[in-house]
Amino acid sequence: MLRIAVQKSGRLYDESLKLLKECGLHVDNGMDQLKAEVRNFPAEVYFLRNSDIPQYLEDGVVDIAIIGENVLSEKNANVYVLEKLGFSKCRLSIALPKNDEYIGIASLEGKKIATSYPNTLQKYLDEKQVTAEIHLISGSVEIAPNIGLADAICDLVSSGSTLFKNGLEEKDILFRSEACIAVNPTALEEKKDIIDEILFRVQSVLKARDHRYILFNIPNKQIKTVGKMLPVLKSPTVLPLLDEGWSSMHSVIHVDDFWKVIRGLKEHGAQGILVIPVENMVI
Ligand code: PRT
Repeated sequence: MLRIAVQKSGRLYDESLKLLKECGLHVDNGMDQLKAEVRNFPAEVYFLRNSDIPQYLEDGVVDIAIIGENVLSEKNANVYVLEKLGFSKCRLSIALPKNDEYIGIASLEGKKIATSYPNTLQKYLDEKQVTAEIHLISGSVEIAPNIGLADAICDLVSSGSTLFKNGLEEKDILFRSEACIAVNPTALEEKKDIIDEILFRVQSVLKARDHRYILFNIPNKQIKTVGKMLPVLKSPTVLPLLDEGWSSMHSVIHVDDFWKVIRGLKEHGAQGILVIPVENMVI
C-alpha cells in the first residue's frame, strides 16, 4: 500500500487531486477526511497541512507527497524530488518599500527582514555574507514594512499583486519553486515498483498536457513538405481521402509549436484542421 500525502486545503489541493485523477486513481474523499482509500490502486491518500508534509514524509508516515519545493527547502527535508509538476509556480523574493534604495542584498546589512522562510533566508544571507535581523512571521508578511516591524520582507510571490497593493517592490529572487512529487528515500527502495508505476503515469499525464493531436486534409503534393513541419513522435500518419489527390494527415505537436505549425499548414493548403487534447502520452 502506497501512502500519498496531499495538501488538505489550499493552493495545491485542486491540482493535486486532478493529477491523481488523470493518473487513473479514484480517490474516495469526503469532507474533512484525514485519509481516503484509492478504489482502483493499492494506495491511500492522506490530507495534511502543507507545512506538516515534509516531516511526515521524512519520518516515513507517508511514502510520497505532492508538495511545493519551497516547503521542502525551508524544512531541509531529507527526501528526494522525483518530478516537478509545473503548477503552483512561485518565487521566494526579497521586497522593499517602492522608493527604498536597493543595490543588492548587501543593502540589507543590519536591517530587519520579516519572513515565514527563516531558514532559506538565513542560508542566502550566509552565502552572501550579509548580517541581518530575521523576524519570523507566519502570515501577512507583506504588511510588516508598513507597520514599522521590518525594513524588508522575504516572501512568496506569484502574480506580484500582493506586493503592489502594499507599496512593495520585488528586488531579489532567492528561490524558484513549483509543486513536485517528493519521496521518502526508504520508501523509494522498499516500494520501488509501485512508485515507478505512479511516476510513469504522472510523466505520461504531464507530457500529454504539453501536446495536441492534430488532423487535417492536405493535397498529396504537399505531404512531404508538411511532414517535415510536424516534428513530434516517429512520423505523421497519412490516410487517403475518397477525393482523389487528397489525404488526411494526423500527428502530435508540442503546444509551444502550435501556432507556428498551424500557420505553416494553412500556407501549404491544409483544410479542415482539427485539434484534439491528448489525455495520456506514452512514448
Ligand atoms: O495551511 P497549510 O500549511 O496547508 O499551507 P499554506 O498556508 O502554506 O498553503 P497555501 O495554500 O497558501 O500555499 C501552498 C503552496 O502554494 C506554497 O507552499 C507554495 O508552494 C505555493 N504557492 C504558489 C504560493 C503562492 N504561489 C503564493 N502566491 N503560496 C503562497 N502564496 C502567497 C504569498 O505568501 C503571498 O501572501 O500569495 C501571496 C502573493 O501572491 P501574489 O499572486 O499576489 O504575488
